[in-house]
Amino acid sequence: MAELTTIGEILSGQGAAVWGVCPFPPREALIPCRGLERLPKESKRVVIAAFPYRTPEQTGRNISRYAVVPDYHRVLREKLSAAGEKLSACFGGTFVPFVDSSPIPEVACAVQAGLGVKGKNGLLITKDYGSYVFLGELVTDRELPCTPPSQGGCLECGRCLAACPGQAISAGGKIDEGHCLSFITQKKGELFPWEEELIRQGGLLWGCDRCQEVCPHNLRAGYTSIPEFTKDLIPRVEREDIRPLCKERAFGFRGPKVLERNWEILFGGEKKDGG
Ligand code: B12
Ligand code: SF4
Ligand code: SF4
Repeated sequence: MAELTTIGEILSGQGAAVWGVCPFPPREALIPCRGLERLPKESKRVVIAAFPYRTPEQTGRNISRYAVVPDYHRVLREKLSAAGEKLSACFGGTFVPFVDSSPIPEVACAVQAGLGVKGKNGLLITKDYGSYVFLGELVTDRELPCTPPSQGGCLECGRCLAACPGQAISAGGKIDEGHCLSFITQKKGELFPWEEELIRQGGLLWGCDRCQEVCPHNLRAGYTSIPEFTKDLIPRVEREDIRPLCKERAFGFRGPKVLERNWEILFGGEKKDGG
C-alpha cells in the first residue's frame, strides 16, 4: 500500500529499525498521564517505531545500558516531530509525537503493529536488535492502513524469571513494579533495607538490565547506528558528575538526590572504610 511505503521511508529516514501502524487502543487501555491532553481529538491510529540503542560493552559501567546514550526522550521526540511534519504534509491531519511518558501502552501497540513479540520480561523483542530498542509513536486522526500484528511470543526459556534479582516477573509475564530493581533505583526517599540490598546486588546507580542480558533473543542483537546514540556515551557516573548530568541525561528526571542516595548505598561504605 502506497501510504505504508511512504510511512516506512519517512521513519527509516529518522533511524527507526522497525515501524508499523495499529488502531488507536480502547480508552480503558490508555495509561493515565498528562499526555492524555495532547492526544488528537479524533485519534484513529498509532504509528509506532523502534529505535536501537545497544552500544559495544564499556568497562566500568555503573548505570544501565539505556542510560549510557544521550537522553532518548529528547532524541526520539526530535526525530518523531520531524517525521510527524512530513507525514502531515503527505496525508493531512495531525501527528502528535509521544515517547515513554505517553498514554499509549507502547509494548502492546508495538506487538499489535507487528514490530516484534512481547517477552516474558514484558519487553518488546525485535528480530534484529532484540529488546535493546526504545519505542516512540505518533498518534494521528488519519485513518491510515494498519500493519499486521506479530504472531507468537518469545522462546519462553524462563531465564529472565530466574535471573531477576527482585523476583518481579511472574510466570505469566506480568511485572510486579514494586519489586523491579529498575523501579527501586528511581524511587524517591528512604528505602527499605531489602531494597538497598537489591541495589547492592544489581551494582548499578540507575536501572537494571538483568532480564535482557540473559535473554537468548539478545545474544546477537545488533548495535545501534543512530548517530545520536553512537557519540557522547557516558557509561560511568562519578559522584561529582551526578548533579550536572541530571540536567541532561535520561536518569535525571527524578532529581539528583535519588542518584546520590544510590551512590551512598553502593559506594559510600567503600569511602568510609578507606578513611
Ligand atoms: C511504567 C514503566 C516502567 C515501570 C514498570 C514496568 C512494567 N512493565 O510494568 C518500571 C520503572 C519498572 C520500568 C522499568 C523498565 N523499563 Co519501562 N516503561 C514504563 C512505561 C512508561 C509504561 C509501562 C506500562 O505501565 N504499561 C501499561 C501496562 C499495564 O501495559 P500492558 O501490560 O501491555 O497492558 C496493556 C495492554 O494490554 C493494553 N491493551 C488492552 N487491550 C488492548 C487492545 C489494543 C488494540 C491495544 C493496542 C492495547 C490493548 O492495555 C493494557 C493497560 O494499558 C513504558 C512506556 C509506555 N508508555 O508504555 C516504559 C517502557 C516499557 N520501558 C522501557 C524500558 C527500556 C525499561 C527498562 C528496560 C529500563 C531499565 N534498563 O532499567 C526496565 C525493564 C523492566 C521490565 N522488565 O519491564 C521501554 C521498553 C522498550 C522495549 N524494548 O520494550 C518502554 C517501552 C519505554 C520506551 N519508550 O522505550 N518501566
Ligand atoms: S529490570 Fe531487573 S528487576 Fe526489573 S524485571 Fe528485569 S531483571 Fe527484574
Ligand atoms: S529470557 Fe527467555 S522467557 Fe525471558 S523474555 Fe527472553 S526468551 Fe522469553
